[in-house]
Amino acid sequence: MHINRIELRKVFLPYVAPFETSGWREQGSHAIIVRMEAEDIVAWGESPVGENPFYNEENQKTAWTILQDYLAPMLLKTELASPWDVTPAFARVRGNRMAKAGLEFTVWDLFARAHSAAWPACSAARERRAEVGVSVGIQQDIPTLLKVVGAYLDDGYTRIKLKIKPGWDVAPTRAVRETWPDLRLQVDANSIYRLEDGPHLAELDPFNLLLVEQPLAHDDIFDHAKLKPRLRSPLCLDESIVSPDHARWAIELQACDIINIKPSRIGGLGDAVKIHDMAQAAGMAVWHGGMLETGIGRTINVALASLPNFTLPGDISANDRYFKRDIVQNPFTLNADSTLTVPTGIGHGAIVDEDYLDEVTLDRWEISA
Ligand code: OSB
Ligand code: MG
Repeated sequence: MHINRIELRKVFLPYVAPFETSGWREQGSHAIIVRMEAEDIVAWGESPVGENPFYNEENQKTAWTILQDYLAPMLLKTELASPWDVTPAFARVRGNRMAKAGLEFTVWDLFARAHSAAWPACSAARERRAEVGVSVGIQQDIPTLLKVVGAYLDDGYTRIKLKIKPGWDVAPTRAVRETWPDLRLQVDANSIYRLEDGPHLAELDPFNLLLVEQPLAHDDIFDHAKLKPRLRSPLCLDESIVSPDHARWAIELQACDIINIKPSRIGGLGDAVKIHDMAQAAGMAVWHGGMLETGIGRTINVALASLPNFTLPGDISANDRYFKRDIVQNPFTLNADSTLTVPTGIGHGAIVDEDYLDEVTLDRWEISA
C-alpha cells in the first residue's frame, strides 16, 4: 500500500477538570491528530502528546517538528506490505515514540479499512469488553479527593488510581482506603521518588494496593529492581518501558511485578502487542494505561486492552470523564460492569466529528506523495 497524503492537526481540547500529577498540571489535550489517505481510503490516528515534556521527552511542538521533518516524509517513501513495516521504517529516528505512534496507529486503521475489517490487532481479542477504572489527579485537599472519588464510584467505576507525590501520598491513600475498604485501589508517582524513599513508599504497604506505579526515575530499571523486594505492594513500570527490549530487561532484572502498556509511549501498536505477548510468556501480567487520549486514541486503547494478558482494569475511562464534547461521534459509555465495549466497526471504529475537530484545531499541515 502506498500513502498519498498525510495531514496533521494540532488541537487543544479542554478537559472537564485540570489534570495534575507529581510533575505537571494540564488544562486540556494538546494532541496531534493524524489523517491519512491511500487508494480512496481515509484513516485517522492520534499522538497523545502533552503541552510540556514532563511525562516523557516529547511535547506537542517536538512531535509536530519530528513528524513534519522526518516521519511523515519517510512514511510516504515506504512501500508498506503491512502495518508491521512502519516501526522498522522509523528506526533511524531515535526516541520520539509518541510522534511515531500517531502514524503507526493510522496505518493500522488504513489497512483494516482496506480489508473492510475491524482493526486487525483486536482480532485476537478474547473479550468484547475491556474492564476500566479512573486515574484521579492530585486534588487540593483530602475532603475534595473523597468527593471526587465518590463521584466516579457513583458513575459505576470500580477501580481507582490516585496520583501521588511527596506530601500527597500516604495520607490521601489512607483516607480513600478507610472510606472504601474493598475498593480496587492503586497509586502512580510519575517518577518523583528516589531509591532512598523506599522506607517511605513501604508505608503504602498496609493499604492493600493493586500496584504502585513508576515511583523512581522515568528512565530507570535498575533501581526499581532494588526497590521491588523492599515493598509489599506490587511494583509497576510505566515511563521506563518504552520498547520490547526495555520490557525484556525489566522482566530479566525482576524490576517489576506488572507492566503498564501504553501503545503511544512504546511507539506503536505492533511493539505494544509484542510486549503483551512477551510478558504473557514470562508469566507477568500487563494492564493498559492512558494518556488522556481523545476519542480517536481511545478506541485504539480499548481494543488493545481486550487482549487476554491485560488482567487489571485499564486507565481508559469513558470519553465524558475527560471531555464535555469529544472529537468523535461515537463516544464510549461505561457499561454497568465497569467495562467499555470494544468497537466492532471497520478500522479502529472511531467516527470523527470533523466539524468539532475543525473548531479545536490550532494548526494544520499536510504533505502529499
Ligand atoms: O502516568 O499514567 C500516567 C495521564 C497523562 C500522562 C501520564 C499518565 C496519565 C494518567 C491518566 O494517569 C490516565 C488516563 O488516560 O485516564
Ligand atoms: Mg503512569
